Amino acid sequence: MAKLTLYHAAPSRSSIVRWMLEELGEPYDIHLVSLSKGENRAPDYLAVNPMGKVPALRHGDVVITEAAAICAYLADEFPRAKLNVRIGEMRRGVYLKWLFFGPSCVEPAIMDRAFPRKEEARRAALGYGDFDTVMNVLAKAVAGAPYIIGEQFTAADVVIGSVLRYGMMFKLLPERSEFVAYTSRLAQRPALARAEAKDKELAAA
Ligand SMILES: N[C@@H](CCC(=O)N[C@@H](CS)C(=O)NCC(=O)O)C(=O)O
Repeated sequence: MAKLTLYHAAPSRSSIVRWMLEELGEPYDIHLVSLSKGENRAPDYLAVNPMGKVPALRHGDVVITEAAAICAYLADEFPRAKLNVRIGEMRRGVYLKWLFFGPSCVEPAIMDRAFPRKEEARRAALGYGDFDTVMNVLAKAVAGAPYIIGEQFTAADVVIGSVLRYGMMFKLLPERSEFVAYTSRLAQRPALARAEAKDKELAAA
Protein backbone atom coordinates (compact mmCIF):
# COMPACT_ATOMS: atom_id res chain seq x y z
CA MET A 1 0.00 0.00 0.00
CA ALA A 2 1.24 3.53 -0.82
CA LYS A 3 2.72 5.28 2.19
CA LEU A 4 0.93 8.22 3.86
CA THR A 5 3.14 11.06 5.11
CA LEU A 6 1.77 14.14 6.84
CA TYR A 7 3.84 17.33 6.69
CA HIS A 8 2.97 18.67 10.08
CA ALA A 9 3.55 21.36 12.69
CA ALA A 10 1.93 20.94 16.10
CA PRO A 11 -0.36 22.62 16.88
CA SER A 12 -1.52 24.11 13.58
CA ARG A 13 -4.09 23.47 10.86
CA SER A 14 -2.23 20.24 10.10
CA SER A 15 -3.63 18.95 13.43
CA ILE A 16 -6.96 18.70 11.58
CA VAL A 17 -5.40 16.11 9.29
CA ARG A 18 -3.66 14.36 12.19
CA TRP A 19 -7.13 13.87 13.75
CA MET A 20 -8.48 12.60 10.42
CA LEU A 21 -5.61 10.12 10.09
CA GLU A 22 -6.26 8.84 13.60
CA GLU A 23 -9.94 8.37 12.69
CA LEU A 24 -8.88 6.38 9.61
CA GLY A 25 -6.72 4.00 11.57
CA GLU A 26 -4.25 3.59 8.67
CA PRO A 27 -0.51 3.78 9.37
CA TYR A 28 1.09 7.13 8.58
CA ASP A 29 4.41 8.91 8.99
CA ILE A 30 4.95 12.42 10.24
CA HIS A 31 7.41 14.82 8.59
CA LEU A 32 7.81 17.75 10.96
CA VAL A 33 8.03 21.25 9.50
CA SER A 34 9.18 23.91 11.95
CA LEU A 35 7.24 27.10 11.25
CA SER A 36 9.28 29.03 13.82
CA LYS A 37 12.53 28.10 12.01
CA GLY A 38 10.93 29.00 8.66
CA GLU A 39 11.27 25.45 7.28
CA ASN A 40 7.95 25.96 5.50
CA ARG A 41 9.64 28.62 3.33
CA ALA A 42 12.71 26.49 2.51
CA PRO A 43 13.04 25.33 -1.13
CA ASP A 44 12.66 21.62 -0.30
CA TYR A 45 9.31 22.26 1.40
CA LEU A 46 8.14 24.76 -1.24
CA ALA A 47 8.65 21.90 -3.72
CA VAL A 48 6.03 19.98 -1.71
CA ASN A 49 3.63 22.89 -1.13
CA PRO A 50 4.45 26.07 -3.05
CA MET A 51 2.09 27.93 -0.68
CA GLY A 52 4.63 27.37 2.11
CA LYS A 53 1.88 26.14 4.43
CA VAL A 54 1.07 23.03 6.43
CA PRO A 55 -0.66 20.65 6.12
CA ALA A 56 0.42 18.72 3.07
CA LEU A 57 -0.11 15.00 2.67
CA ARG A 58 1.97 12.70 0.49
CA HIS A 59 0.23 9.51 -0.56
CA GLY A 60 2.60 7.50 -2.74
CA ASP A 61 3.49 9.87 -5.59
CA VAL A 62 0.63 12.30 -4.99
CA VAL A 63 0.76 15.41 -2.81
CA ILE A 64 -2.49 16.92 -1.56
CA THR A 65 -2.71 20.26 0.22
CA GLU A 66 -5.56 22.19 1.89
CA ALA A 67 -6.80 20.57 5.09
CA ALA A 68 -10.41 20.04 3.99
CA ALA A 69 -9.37 18.61 0.60
CA ILE A 70 -7.01 16.20 2.36
CA CYS A 71 -9.81 15.07 4.70
CA ALA A 72 -12.19 14.57 1.75
CA TYR A 73 -9.50 12.66 -0.16
CA LEU A 74 -8.71 10.35 2.75
CA ALA A 75 -12.38 9.66 3.46
CA ASP A 76 -12.95 8.61 -0.17
CA GLU A 77 -9.66 6.74 -0.53
CA PHE A 78 -10.22 4.62 2.60
CA PRO A 79 -14.00 3.97 2.59
CA ARG A 80 -13.65 1.14 5.10
CA ALA A 81 -13.47 3.80 7.84
CA LYS A 82 -16.96 5.06 6.82
CA LEU A 83 -15.96 8.72 7.07
CA ASN A 84 -17.41 9.68 3.67
CA VAL A 85 -20.78 9.58 1.98
CA ARG A 86 -20.48 7.73 -1.30
CA ILE A 87 -21.32 9.09 -4.76
CA GLY A 88 -24.93 8.14 -5.51
CA GLU A 89 -26.17 8.71 -1.95
CA MET A 90 -28.40 11.79 -1.61
CA ARG A 91 -26.75 12.77 1.69
CA ARG A 92 -23.46 13.32 -0.17
CA GLY A 93 -24.60 16.80 -1.18
CA VAL A 94 -25.04 17.82 2.46
CA TYR A 95 -21.74 16.20 3.39
CA LEU A 96 -19.87 18.14 0.67
CA LYS A 97 -21.61 21.37 1.64
CA TRP A 98 -20.21 21.20 5.17
CA LEU A 99 -16.75 20.13 4.00
CA PHE A 100 -16.58 23.29 1.86
CA PHE A 101 -18.38 25.54 4.35
CA GLY A 102 -15.45 25.24 6.80
CA PRO A 103 -12.69 26.75 4.64
CA SER A 104 -14.90 28.94 2.42
CA CYS A 105 -17.23 30.50 5.02
CA VAL A 106 -16.30 29.80 8.64
CA GLU A 107 -12.55 30.45 8.39
CA PRO A 108 -12.75 33.69 6.40
CA ALA A 109 -15.59 34.97 8.61
CA ILE A 110 -13.50 34.37 11.73
CA MET A 111 -10.29 35.78 10.27
CA ASP A 112 -11.93 38.91 8.85
CA ARG A 113 -13.32 39.60 12.32
CA ALA A 114 -9.92 39.00 13.97
CA PHE A 115 -8.09 41.14 11.38
CA PRO A 116 -10.66 43.73 10.24
CA ARG A 117 -10.32 45.38 6.84
CA LYS A 118 -9.70 49.13 6.70
CA GLU A 119 -12.72 49.49 4.49
CA GLU A 120 -15.77 47.37 5.15
CA ALA A 121 -16.46 45.01 2.25
CA ARG A 122 -19.90 44.78 0.70
CA ARG A 123 -21.78 41.79 2.14
CA ALA A 124 -22.69 40.57 -1.34
CA ALA A 125 -19.03 40.54 -2.35
CA LEU A 126 -17.97 38.26 0.50
CA GLY A 127 -18.47 34.54 -0.11
CA TYR A 128 -19.51 34.08 3.51
CA GLY A 129 -21.85 37.07 3.65
CA ASP A 130 -21.44 38.17 7.25
CA PHE A 131 -20.12 36.74 10.50
CA ASP A 132 -23.47 36.54 12.34
CA THR A 133 -25.22 34.67 9.56
CA VAL A 134 -22.38 32.13 9.37
CA MET A 135 -22.59 31.59 13.14
CA ASN A 136 -26.39 31.24 13.08
CA VAL A 137 -26.32 28.74 10.20
CA LEU A 138 -23.61 26.73 11.92
CA ALA A 139 -25.37 26.73 15.30
CA LYS A 140 -28.55 25.39 13.71
CA ALA A 141 -26.60 22.71 11.82
CA VAL A 142 -24.80 21.31 14.87
CA ALA A 143 -27.79 21.47 17.23
CA GLY A 144 -29.74 18.28 17.75
CA ALA A 145 -28.23 15.37 15.83
CA PRO A 146 -24.92 14.13 17.16
CA TYR A 147 -23.00 15.00 13.98
CA ILE A 148 -23.27 17.62 11.26
CA ILE A 149 -25.04 15.43 8.70
CA GLY A 150 -26.96 13.43 11.30
CA GLU A 151 -26.16 10.09 12.90
CA GLN A 152 -22.97 9.41 10.89
CA PHE A 153 -19.64 10.93 11.90
CA THR A 154 -17.78 12.02 8.73
CA ALA A 155 -14.77 13.97 7.49
CA ALA A 156 -17.07 17.04 7.54
CA ASP A 157 -17.13 16.79 11.36
CA VAL A 158 -13.33 16.77 11.43
CA VAL A 159 -13.28 19.98 9.36
CA ILE A 160 -16.15 21.85 11.04
CA GLY A 161 -15.35 20.46 14.49
CA SER A 162 -11.74 21.62 14.21
CA VAL A 163 -12.59 25.18 13.23
CA LEU A 164 -15.13 25.40 16.07
CA ARG A 165 -12.70 23.94 18.61
CA TYR A 166 -9.84 26.26 17.62
CA GLY A 167 -12.17 29.21 17.13
CA MET A 168 -13.51 28.92 20.68
CA MET A 169 -10.08 28.13 22.15
CA PHE A 170 -8.66 31.38 20.69
CA LYS A 171 -11.86 33.36 21.44
CA LEU A 172 -12.39 34.01 17.74
CA LEU A 173 -16.00 32.92 17.82
CA PRO A 174 -18.71 32.93 20.46
CA GLU A 175 -19.07 30.02 22.90
CA ARG A 176 -22.65 29.33 21.87
CA SER A 177 -24.31 26.45 23.70
CA GLU A 178 -24.76 24.55 20.40
CA PHE A 179 -21.02 24.82 19.63
CA VAL A 180 -20.04 23.76 23.14
CA ALA A 181 -22.38 20.73 23.08
CA TYR A 182 -21.21 19.65 19.61
CA THR A 183 -17.49 19.98 20.34
CA SER A 184 -17.99 18.16 23.68
CA ARG A 185 -19.51 15.25 21.74
CA LEU A 186 -16.52 15.29 19.38
CA ALA A 187 -14.13 15.37 22.33
CA GLN A 188 -15.43 11.89 23.29
CA ARG A 189 -13.86 10.41 20.16
CA PRO A 190 -10.79 8.29 21.00
CA ALA A 191 -9.11 9.31 17.71
CA LEU A 192 -9.25 12.98 18.67
CA ALA A 193 -7.82 12.23 22.11
CA ARG A 194 -4.97 10.24 20.50
CA ALA A 195 -4.25 13.02 17.98
CA GLU A 196 -4.18 15.63 20.75
CA ALA A 197 -1.93 13.56 23.00
CA LYS A 198 0.55 12.95 20.16
CA ASP A 199 0.55 16.65 19.23
CA LYS A 200 1.09 17.68 22.85
CA GLU A 201 4.13 15.41 22.97
CA LEU A 202 5.51 16.99 19.80
CA ALA A 203 4.84 20.53 21.02
CA ALA A 204 6.65 19.78 24.30
CA ALA A 205 9.72 18.19 22.60
N1 LIG B 1 -5.70 27.03 3.44
C1 LIG B 1 -4.76 26.22 4.18
C2 LIG B 1 -4.23 27.05 5.30
C3 LIG B 1 -3.04 26.41 5.95
C4 LIG B 1 -2.33 27.38 6.91
O1 LIG B 1 -2.58 28.60 6.94
N2 LIG B 1 -1.38 26.84 7.70
C5 LIG B 1 -0.62 27.65 8.62
C6 LIG B 1 -0.50 26.92 9.96
S1 LIG B 1 -1.99 26.97 10.87
C7 LIG B 1 0.80 27.81 8.09
O2 LIG B 1 1.35 26.91 7.48
N3 LIG B 1 1.39 28.97 8.36
C8 LIG B 1 2.75 29.21 8.07
C9 LIG B 1 2.96 30.41 7.19
O3 LIG B 1 2.05 30.82 6.48
O4 LIG B 1 4.08 30.93 7.20
C10 LIG B 1 -5.44 24.93 4.68
O5 LIG B 1 -6.63 25.00 5.03
O6 LIG B 1 -4.79 23.89 4.74
